[in-house]
Formats: sequence, structure tokens, C-alpha cells
Amino acid sequence: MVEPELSNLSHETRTFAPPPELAANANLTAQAYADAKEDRIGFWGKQAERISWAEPFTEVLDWSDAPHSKWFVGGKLNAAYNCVDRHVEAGLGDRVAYHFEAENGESEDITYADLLGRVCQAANALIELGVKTGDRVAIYMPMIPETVVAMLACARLGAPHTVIFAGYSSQAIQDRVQDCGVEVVITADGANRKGKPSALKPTVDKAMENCPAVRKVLVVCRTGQEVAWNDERDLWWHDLVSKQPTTHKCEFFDAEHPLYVMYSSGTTGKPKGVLHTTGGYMVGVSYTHWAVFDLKADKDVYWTAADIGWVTGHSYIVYGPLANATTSVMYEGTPDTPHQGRWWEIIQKYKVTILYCAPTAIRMFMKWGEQIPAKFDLSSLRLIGSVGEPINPEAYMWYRKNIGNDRCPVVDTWWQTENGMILISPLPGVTAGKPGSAMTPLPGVVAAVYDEAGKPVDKGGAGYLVVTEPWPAMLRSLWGDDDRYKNTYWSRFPGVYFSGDGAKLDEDGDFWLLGRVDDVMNVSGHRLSTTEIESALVSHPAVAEAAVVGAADALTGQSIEAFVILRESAHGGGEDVVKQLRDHVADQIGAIAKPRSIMVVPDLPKTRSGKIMRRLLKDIAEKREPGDSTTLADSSVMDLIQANLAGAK
Ligand code: 6R9
Repeated sequence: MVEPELSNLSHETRTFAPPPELAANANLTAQAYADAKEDRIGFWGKQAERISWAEPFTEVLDWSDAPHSKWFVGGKLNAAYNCVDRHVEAGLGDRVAYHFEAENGESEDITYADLLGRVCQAANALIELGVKTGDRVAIYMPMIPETVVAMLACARLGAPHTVIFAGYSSQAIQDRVQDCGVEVVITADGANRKGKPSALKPTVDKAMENCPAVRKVLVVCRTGQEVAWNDERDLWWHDLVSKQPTTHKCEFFDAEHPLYVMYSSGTTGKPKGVLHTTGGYMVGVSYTHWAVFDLKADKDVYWTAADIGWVTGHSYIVYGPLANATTSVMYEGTPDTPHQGRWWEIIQKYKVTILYCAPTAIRMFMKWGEQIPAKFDLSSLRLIGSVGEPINPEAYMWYRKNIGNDRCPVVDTWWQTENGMILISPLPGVTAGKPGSAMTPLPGVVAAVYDEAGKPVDKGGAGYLVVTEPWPAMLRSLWGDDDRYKNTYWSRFPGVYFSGDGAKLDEDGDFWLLGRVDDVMNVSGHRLSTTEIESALVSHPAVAEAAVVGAADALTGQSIEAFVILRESAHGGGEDVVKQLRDHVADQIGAIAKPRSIMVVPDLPKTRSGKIMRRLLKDIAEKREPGDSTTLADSSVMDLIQANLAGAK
């Protein structure tokens, strides 16, 4: 199973101790591990004091109906109140919540008092649209303040949101809106990307053709471009929201009230609606944001350079930082518009102290060269983080040296959409970091590496990463499919959470992540399932069969490589067919899912039970001698494919 890339990683022996000054003033010391170990439940009960409860909980965890958990049983709270109102009530209304920086350089500082007014207006607007507690609202938006406002307005009303990444296609919107039973969609006319407006509303309009249950589409005017308009269904945000009162008295909901659904790729084509609830999630994200980033809310300027449409944005742009009354940066654009130093210019401008981003971005910056960040003053930074995929030691070292000035600790944080919060990460004032290792589970989190038989491996061993005790921000189920929830996460090793990732423990017991053990790919930090892309390819009339694999890629982590068998009728289509197929995948799923290459092959390697052996295709895509093919139904297939590819060159 877990193929050893690990032999490279295990040569890594460098360690970086926390800078003494940071360690001396750190939010946490090693004592936190000991406290949590002694009384894990009591530990989480204590962390819950970070959150304001309208009614106190009577029990920290009810695990009697495992794998269904209830955290902070009987407690009542409102997530939006915790993110905004209470800070204004505490006299922090003038503190900046977001330094919003648009791609074109325009900027706006939004204080907690401003944010409160805007969230109340949006909540009042949603009420006018008939949104009630429990109704689902879809959000398909650019990276702009209204996106956060829309999310918090939903949270305020207890209407779970489902944010759909703005790069996704109409088909993806349609699937999610239908699966989640959405009646109201919030979107924008377009987004500013790479110096020009790109359209969003037409993508929503197309999806709406097959979503008759959607009553209203609320549209933020972002770019001012021409849009088609449906008078019955569409409303401008500035018409409806701006006229609303800036106050709204919120209700408080049960700790287990649903907060949001976030769709994530699974091993079968259908995306999974990961369900998060309110109390445990808020406790989990506020604690981890404070602990892992050593947050000093009155001093730090914090920046998660990620999209809100990804769980990282939900937990560490919106709910975690706001719950902690943080001043954050929010950036609308791409890292190379109008120049390749855009991020570093932003850090210099706002004196950012904490940066959190993905290895794929770091590898891109490496490709562009260290002379670019060197032109900017990055001395404000004191801590830098990484998330989304394994960070290879070279990228870690480059990041530490060129962005962190050889001084800032790097926190490599492992977690998933399902986890809701960071689970494995160094603590910056405690842990001596190793390039490429996410180190150890956070205080209060218990994880292990299991072998095939479900036995914990010893130090030095590799296997499957599992989480053996429940944690507060854990997913509660999959929307509308509880059986799939139980099967996907809790059946591989009964009673423990199966992450789907491979991991290795080194001689010190530190964790090294090895990527997915299933057929989910990770391209630039986006999870895409092979099955989903195969289904898209096969839905094209020219394609008889398709297999997709993720090949190691120095820049994006993995790249999508497709193998297709064409229908007889399509033979002779040549490059034209390949182009059509790439566009078709973009249309069906989104541009992010476009295969880098599509190889036309006469057949595919399959086992006797008909399963495609992707491992062998991966060998070809990564230009290796194919491994063991003895379980193939027809062993001549591999020769045929290789002869065919050689002939096509
Ligand atoms: C937060 C997020 C989850 C998958 C996860 C794993 C990979 C995330 C990682 C990492 C190695 C890290 N992953 N962080 N692998 N080291 N620090 O990314 O959520 O989009 O659900 O992806 O990402 O493979 O299983 P999500």
C-alpha cells in the first residue's frame, strides 16, 4: 500500500528548535500535552471557555452513540455572535477584522463594528427572502468581504451554508445544490482574476436550469459586467441588503445545530457533504488557531492565503480567526497579478506576522526565484505555516530561509475537511520542527499509525493514519448519507477514524504524511477523485473507457494523467480529440480537474474482478518500469500500451 517515497524522507535529520524569544512568550508550553493526556475530556471542557455560551453545556462529550458524537451537550450558542458581536460588546469594535486587499490594489479595512453591521444587514435580508433556521444556503463567491458576511449571516440564522469553490462548474454547483436541498443561492456577477473580470453568474444560471427548488439568487455586484437577469429569481445584494437595519438580535442554537456542509471528493464519483455542527467546531477552531499560530490577538496580523471555498478558509480565514478577535488579511487575487511579488508586497504593507499557505504555492514561488521575495521587507513575520499536502523538505527549507528569514518556525499542519481543525502539527514554542514532518498530534488529539490488521505500528513503521479518540470539530455525518459516513470513516478499523492517508512514524515517534492511500488525488491542495474525472471523460461521446491517476509533480504535488480508450467512431481524431476532452472535463467539473495529459491507449490494465490497476498506469505516467502485473486479467495489455505510447511519440 503506502509506497515508500518515505525512504527519501527518512534521511532527513535536520531539526529547528523554537526561537528562544518565541518559546519564552508562547501561548503553550509542553505542559499542555501533559494536561490533555491526564484528562482529555476535562481539557476540552476547559478549552470551551474560549467560546461564549448562552446556556452552559452539561456534558463535554457524549460518545454513547459512536461514531456519532455530541460535544458540549445541552450548550447553546451562536457562531456569528461568537465571531463578531461579543468582541464589539467587549469594546473591540474599532479593531480591524480584515484588511481586505483587492487584486487591483484597492483596499478596505473592515473593523469588528463594521462587520457586525454588515452581518446584521445580510441576516435581515435573508429573513426577507424567507430563509429560516435549518434551511440551506449555497454560496458561490469570489474572495471578497461579502463572502464572509454571507457565511456569518447564515450562521446567525442557524441556516447551514454550503460554500462552493468559485472555480467549480455548473454541473458541480447543480450536484451540490440538489444534494443539499438548497433554496437560496448567493453569488456575484463575477470575480477579478489575473487582471480581468471573470464571470460567475452565468455558471450559476446554467446550474439553475436543473435546480427548480432554488427560489432566489442574491447577486453581489463585484465587476459590473453584463449579466443575464431573471426578474422572478434574481436580486441584487446592493438593492436588498443595503436597505436593511444594521442591528439584528440573534437566537442561540443547540451546540449540535448544523453550521455548514462542505463537499469533498470521495473515492466514488459522488462528492461527500461533510457536516459540521456549531459548538465543537467553534471550540476546535478557536483553540487550534490560538495554539498552533501562537496567536496574540492584540498584536498579530494574520494571513491565511487560501480560498474560503476550501475548509482551510472556513476554519482559518473565517471562524477561527474571528472567534479569537484576530486582525486578518484577506486577498482577492492571484499571487502573480500584477507581479510575482504580490504576496510579499502585501506582507510588507500590512506588516503581516503570521502567514499560512499551501506547499503548492511555496513550490511555485521557488520556481519563480528567491530574488522576488528578497525585494520586500518581510521582517514582520514571526511564524509561517503550511497546509494541504505533504511539504517536501526542499520546499520547507526554501520557505524557512527565504520567507521566514531562517528565524520563523514553520508549522506543517495536517488535517482534513472532515476534521474541521488542525490535528497534527508542531507547537511553535515547544516543538523542534523537522522539514517534512507534521510532528505530533496536538494536545487533546490522539492519533496513531495502524498496519493492515489494525495494530499500531512501532516507531520506524508505516501504515494508515487513524484518529483513535473523537475530537470536538469532527464531522458529524455526511449530508443525507449516514451509511456512507460509517462505511467511509469508521469501518476500515472499527471504532477509530480512518483518514485515508498513509503515514510513517520515525524513531522519535513523529508523524510523516505520505499522501492518500485511496484514489483521491491532491492537485495544488485540491482534492479530486480519480473516479470523478473518469466519469467526466467517459461522459464524452468519443470515449469508451478512462483511467485517471495522479502522478508526482514537483509543482502541484500531483498532476492529473488520463488514459483513454476511444470509441471506434472517434479514431483518427488525434490532438483535436485530446483538446476536446480536456475542455470537456473543465466543463463538467472545473478547470482544476483538467488532465495535464491524455494518452490514447488501446486497452487498460485490469484485474480479474474488473478493477483498473492504476498503480501500473502511475508507473507509466511517472516514467518508471511498471511494477508487478501478475494480477492482471490479461498481462499483454501493458506491453500493448507501452508500444502504443512509444509509437505515438
Ligand atoms: C486541510 C485540507 C485533506 C488531505 C489529507 C492529506 C492532505 C493536508 C497535509 C496533508 C500532508 C499536511 N494534507 N494537510 N498531507 N501534510 N500538512 O487540506 O483538507 O482539502 O480535505 O484535504 O490533504 O492527504 O487527507 P482537505
